[in-house]
Amino acid sequence: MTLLNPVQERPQRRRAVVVTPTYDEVENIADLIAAVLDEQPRAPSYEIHVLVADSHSKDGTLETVAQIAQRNPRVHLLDVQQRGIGVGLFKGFCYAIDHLDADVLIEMDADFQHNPADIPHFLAKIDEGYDVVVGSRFVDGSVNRMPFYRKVLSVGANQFVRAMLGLQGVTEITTSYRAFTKETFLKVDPATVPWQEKSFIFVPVFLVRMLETGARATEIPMTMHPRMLGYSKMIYWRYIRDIVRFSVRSRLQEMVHRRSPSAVSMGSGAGNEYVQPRS
Ligand SMILES: Nc1nc2c(ncn2[C@@H]2O[C@H](COP(=O)(O)OP(=O)(O)O)[C@@H](O)[C@H]2O)c(=O)[nH]1
Ligand SMILES: [Mg+2]
Repeated sequence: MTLLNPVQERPQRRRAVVVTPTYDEVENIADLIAAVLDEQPRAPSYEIHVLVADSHSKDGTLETVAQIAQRNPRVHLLDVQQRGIGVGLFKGFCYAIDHLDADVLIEMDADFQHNPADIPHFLAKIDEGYDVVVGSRFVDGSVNRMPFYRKVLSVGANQFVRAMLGLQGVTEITTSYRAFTKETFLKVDPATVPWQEKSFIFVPVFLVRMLETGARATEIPMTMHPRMLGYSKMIYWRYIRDIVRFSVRSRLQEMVHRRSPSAVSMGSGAGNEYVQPRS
């Protein structure tokens, strides 16, 4: 038997889960979810889902997301119970892989400091074959509208970690706007990532660990806005202390193991590509 009009099989779309950690984000979260899902037409090769990983907020974030999730099968809620951005992100990534069938994970803040309109750019780079795509405030084309003191903190923290670890190519380690493949996440040993720490130290360390897996990585310019609604949960002294501790420890371990810390810079182009050697 011959089929006159064989049905053209459309290749199944890959699933991208935007994991956004929340604590007290009731002013932002409904609009943020809508803005993320609005990007779907600009990323046609992906099915975009949102997972809100909440640390049992008291301000109504949980209830708001639960209501949206009931109506929209692309929206998911995980109550991680404990405080900490690392707990939210790490448990969120595991949940997205184990329960939501994620192929690609996007790590993004819930307070509109990261522009959802950048999501299709991250996914386009994953489609080009990158394992990790980092949103950076320090490459050509980026827009950083943060106040002066936050710029000083981010420049200082990024320069310090890069210098101590000998990271080349990567310019942005401290902001949490990235995309990466499920396979890359699964290569990272959870025991090497401080996901239970209360400070934001998870964010830089997690990126360093992904690069150490030998991931093919690139950076794209991103737009960073100041927070308009709600309040910042960043505790500066704790974050600075943990960054210094992590960097000094890594440097000492490096010296003890006499490993070469240098990374290989892999050229330029629209992105800023780099590969970190496996440790
Ligand atoms: N799940 C979870 N998310 C958190 C926690 N603290 C902060 N976040 C989220 O992490 C993101 C960045 O936090 P934010 O307070 O905006 O830090 P800042 O941008 O450095 O001032 C936001 O989406 C927060 O809601 C926490 O304890 N648990
Ligand atoms: Mg913020």
